[in-house]
Amino acid sequence: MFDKILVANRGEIALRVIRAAREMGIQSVAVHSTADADAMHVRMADESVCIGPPPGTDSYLSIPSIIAACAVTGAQAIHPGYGFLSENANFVQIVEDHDLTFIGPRAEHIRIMGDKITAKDTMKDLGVPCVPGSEGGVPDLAMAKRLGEEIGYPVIVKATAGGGGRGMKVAETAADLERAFMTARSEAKAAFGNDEVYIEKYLTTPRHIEIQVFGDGKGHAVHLGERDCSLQRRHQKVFEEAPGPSITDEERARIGKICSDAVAKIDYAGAGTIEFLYENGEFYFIEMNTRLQVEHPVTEAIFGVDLVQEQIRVAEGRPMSFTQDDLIINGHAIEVRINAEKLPEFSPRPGKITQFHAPGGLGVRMDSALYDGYSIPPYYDSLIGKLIVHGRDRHAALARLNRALGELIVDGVDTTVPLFHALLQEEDIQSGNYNIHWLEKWLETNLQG
Ligand code: MV4
Repeated sequence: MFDKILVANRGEIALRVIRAAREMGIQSVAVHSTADADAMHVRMADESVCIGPPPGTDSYLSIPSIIAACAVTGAQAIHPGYGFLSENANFVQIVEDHDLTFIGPRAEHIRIMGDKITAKDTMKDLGVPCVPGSEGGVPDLAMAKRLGEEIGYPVIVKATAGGGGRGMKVAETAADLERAFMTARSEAKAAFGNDEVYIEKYLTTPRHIEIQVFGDGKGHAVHLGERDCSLQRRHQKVFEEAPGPSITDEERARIGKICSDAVAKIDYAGAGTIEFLYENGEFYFIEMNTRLQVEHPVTEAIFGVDLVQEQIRVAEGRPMSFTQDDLIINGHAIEVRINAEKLPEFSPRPGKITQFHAPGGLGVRMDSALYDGYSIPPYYDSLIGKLIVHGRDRHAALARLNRALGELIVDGVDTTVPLFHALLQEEDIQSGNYNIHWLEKWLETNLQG
């Protein structure tokens, strides 16, 4: 078992990991850039090490500095949080070469899922339903055209090195395909140094449903149901809920078992998320994320588990603390992401927090590294807090969200809080009637013009 772990991250997720470790009797080491010397994660950890100047590339992404911080403090394992080094297979290899433990999946699994063609191939072989499309890469326009006829338009051209919405182009018709194919390829080359692309049927009005899986690395795995994360703006999630308002118990059991069987078969270790598009009652795999996700607390709320403690347990080589039969859904949870951004443009607004008050009470969780007088630095992403509410059903969770948002005070910078007050007034949000395009359309008519 670990005595001390290093948290290679900042902000609310660093606090999340420190809290999990402390409850397990494990000491924590924070790392920080010079811009984060006064950050909450530094205060909350048992020890801290400055690892470089403000830009992420020189600090939170600096592998030698993080390895050195382990050597200096005697930390035995590294939790990467999300973002930064969390899905960097080379980092995992280096961590292991230094006789340290990476709290997360094996390098091999991160590498497979990082290449979207290999990920899809692997999942298809494991029996996971995928979007109809090319088998592997599409090397030239002639092949793209043949596939377009075969699959039927619209189709989408995606970069294998992409993901999360980067490097995708839709072709509505055959006449449109040359442009989509050529732009996707050249943008992929410029952005990732890899111009390999693949083609899929373009689903026009799906929901984004993701399945939480968890493996012990020794052939056992479970699923923890789904999250509906369809409410996104420019591929940034803003509102997430579990269970999905459109998913039945039968559908959950079926797709969940497919997912847990798939990751069990590859001896997957730790937390993973299998992303699907969901349309007309069918699930279509698109990508797998090999990290703990920002929105994991909605799953924790409805299942009553601590996913970070579970990650640490499995990294220690211990078995998971629950079986599939132990995992029973209780109620409904919603998370909203509070960003330091000015509406309607969502432009980043770093600055000094003059007053911060977190909401509380039954069924309310606020994960945030803010405090009165804290200055949000301009170097990192604009997420400053996550408000997670849990109620006996969806209606109760929405009422609780409305109540908690009313208690929240974040003064000094603009935030996305007004967006959530407005969304809660919408009939489609109240009824759960939305897909991946709903929010962008709503923003066009309600915030822009
Ligand atoms: C798609 C799609 C429709 N059809 N693939 C965007 C992010 C990346 N994870 C995959 N994405 C999409 N892939 C097919 N075959 C539509 C999207 C998409 C989307 C997906 C999830 C959430 C929001 C989205 C917004 C626009 C497009």
